[in-house]
Amino acid sequence: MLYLYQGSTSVCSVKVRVALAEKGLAFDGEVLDLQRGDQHRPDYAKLNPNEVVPTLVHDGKVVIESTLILEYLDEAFPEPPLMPVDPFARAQARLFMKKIDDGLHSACSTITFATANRKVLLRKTPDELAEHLAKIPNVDYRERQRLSIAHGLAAPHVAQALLTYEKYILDMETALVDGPYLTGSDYTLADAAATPYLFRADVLGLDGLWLERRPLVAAWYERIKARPSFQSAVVDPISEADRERFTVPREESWAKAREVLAIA
Ligand SMILES: N[C@@H](CCC(=O)N[C@@H](CS)C(=O)NCC(=O)O)C(=O)O
Repeated sequence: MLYLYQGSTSVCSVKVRVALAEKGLAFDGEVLDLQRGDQHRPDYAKLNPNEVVPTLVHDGKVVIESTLILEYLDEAFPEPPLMPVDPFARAQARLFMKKIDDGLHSACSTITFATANRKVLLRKTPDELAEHLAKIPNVDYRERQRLSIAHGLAAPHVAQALLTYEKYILDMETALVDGPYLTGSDYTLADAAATPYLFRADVLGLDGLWLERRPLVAAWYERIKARPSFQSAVVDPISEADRERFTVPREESWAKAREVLAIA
């Protein structure tokens, strides 16, 4: 049995749900409320010592780290394959996923905490907020969250986060010349992994990163949205509370991006 501990909008959880949907795999699981701090529950921390989602449990075997979960699923359930056959294309797929782990994920969480999550977390009293932050085991992540919550889009690391997003989307545009998918003719784990990061940018008002500027990425995103996995794995799990959290002034995020990226 596949059991997924996840967050309804967590980008890392979404990428796993997309892969499960693309593979037609049924799963059971639990949605953790990350704003409430469910990820710090002792029973969960035993499974995932980083106290983040997602965590996959397959027949009692625990797999953490979303990229590794994607690769695990593709190997444990080979049909349909979601990695290219060609070694160079496989390396390209892994590179797109590595760039997420090395930078895009932090960039995404920085911007999310500076906007949507900030709105909700600022409803806590200062003591509650301090308690929330103190539970985060990763010191860098904790500090980025603190700054994003304190300063919003003016936080010092937001500019770098936007530059990282811009570069990733430029890399996608370059790769998609040989598309229609990121590693060529077939949909792969690289496409599944990138999906929630574009969706998050879209929701926060940053779709101008590709609209009219990166036509191949714009066409890719439309292609991705048309796949059944997008509705079932990305859109359907969004709750009313999530919709409220992500109702943010889109023009403010885009104004910040235009300033940082010097877009006219
Ligand atoms: N490298 C990890 C990152 C996981 C991660 O950062 N998850 C976020 C949600 S996307 C989380 O659980 N955050 C918990 C928190 O904000 O305290 C992975 O790819 O699984």
